[in-house]
Amino acid sequence: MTLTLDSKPHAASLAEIRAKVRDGARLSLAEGDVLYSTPDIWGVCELANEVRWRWHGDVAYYNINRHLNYSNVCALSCKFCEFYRKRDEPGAYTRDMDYVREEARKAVEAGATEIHSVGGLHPYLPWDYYPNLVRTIKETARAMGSDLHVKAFTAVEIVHLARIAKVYKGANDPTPEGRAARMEGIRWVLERLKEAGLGSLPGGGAEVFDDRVHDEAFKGKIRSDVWLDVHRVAHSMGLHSNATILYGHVEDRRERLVHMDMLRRAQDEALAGRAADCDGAAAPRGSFQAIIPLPFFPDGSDLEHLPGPAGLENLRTLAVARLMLDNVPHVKAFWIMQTLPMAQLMLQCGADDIDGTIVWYDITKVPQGSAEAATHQEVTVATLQKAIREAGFLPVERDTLYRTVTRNGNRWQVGGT
Ligand code: V47
Repeated sequence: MTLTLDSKPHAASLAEIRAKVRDGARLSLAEGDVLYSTPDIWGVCELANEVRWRWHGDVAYYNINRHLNYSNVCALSCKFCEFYRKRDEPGAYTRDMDYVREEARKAVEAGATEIHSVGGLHPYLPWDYYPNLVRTIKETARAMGSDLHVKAFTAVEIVHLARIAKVYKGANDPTPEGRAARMEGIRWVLERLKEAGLGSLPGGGAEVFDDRVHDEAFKGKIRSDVWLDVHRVAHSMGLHSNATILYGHVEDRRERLVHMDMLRRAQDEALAGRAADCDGAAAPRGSFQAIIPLPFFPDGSDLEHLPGPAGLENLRTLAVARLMLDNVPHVKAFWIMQTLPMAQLMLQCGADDIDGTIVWYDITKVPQGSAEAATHQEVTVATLQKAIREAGFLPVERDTLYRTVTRNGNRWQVGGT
């Protein structure tokens, strides 16, 4: 779906935008254009910081988490992606349940509250593998007297699973009946994953909601309407989710703003409890918890010739996301991709969360010599807390659902002591 921006006879000034934001009014796309084009980047950051304070006061969040990429084998070949491998390519891997169990065990021992698990669109793994993965993590944690929230599978993977399970009907049917059939397949998958212990959906796979960008950089992936429908169904079932925007490659700033607008409309729907085709949900509906702007890393991808976004563009995009997405409570500066010093700066420009301790991350690699050094990216809790304090905020450990965590060493609980 490609939308055009609304136009105004004159561009608003930053002062006018500030007045609107202070009134709690929604910014138009044309005003988003101004936020992007004004040379007063600190004015934009200051305003985003004001909104961030309104939401969260002096609190900034971190969590203790682990990433588990179950496989990098992928049927797609997105141009921006360096992570995927074909099945017989060197470096291709698929984790078995012993591996998953061991990772879950290590996560519990480290006091983690969350495992974030995603992978490529594996062409051969059977459907059962996926609920097994979730169940294995949950059961391992339970056997150790603990719990782990499983945040797993992007919307793109959920659709892939529906295809594997042969419940994804109406893929090429543009009618409302076709959409209803697709959503039914998505619901089938999510119900079974939820039953196995799935706690929420991560925000990946959204990239940029624009057909031109889609066809240029990630052709073959689901389009924006389907990505949003997966999250609609999840929300209707009471699952919370996140949203990302992958910026700084072949898209332009206007396309980023349209992406943000589409997300905030979907969030309006979720918050109003009016998600399409989702009547009669027993559990309270879910919604988008966080927006996570992800800067494009060109190295090793088919778009390696592009420069990728630089520091001030990263800062501005995060601040713009905070201002445009006025109905999404959390803005995450994902330190792994932004770097920790930049995440600190971002806390003063709209972000309220820097994500977690992480350990292994191999979707984007920070070159440090050996491949291993590049994917082993761990910080301690003390480092995260120090970074937050230095930025002028009070560090608060959260769980995946942004509930405060209290802990005694590796034992933890949600809420007060
Ligand atoms: O969907 C892939 C992106 C995403 C590159 O929900 C790249 O809490 C930059 O979604 N350069 C996965 N980005 C990561 C993700 C995420 C991360 C942290 C927290 C959460 C959350 C979600 O990474 C992919 C894709 O958009 N990606 N390749 C690249 N070369």
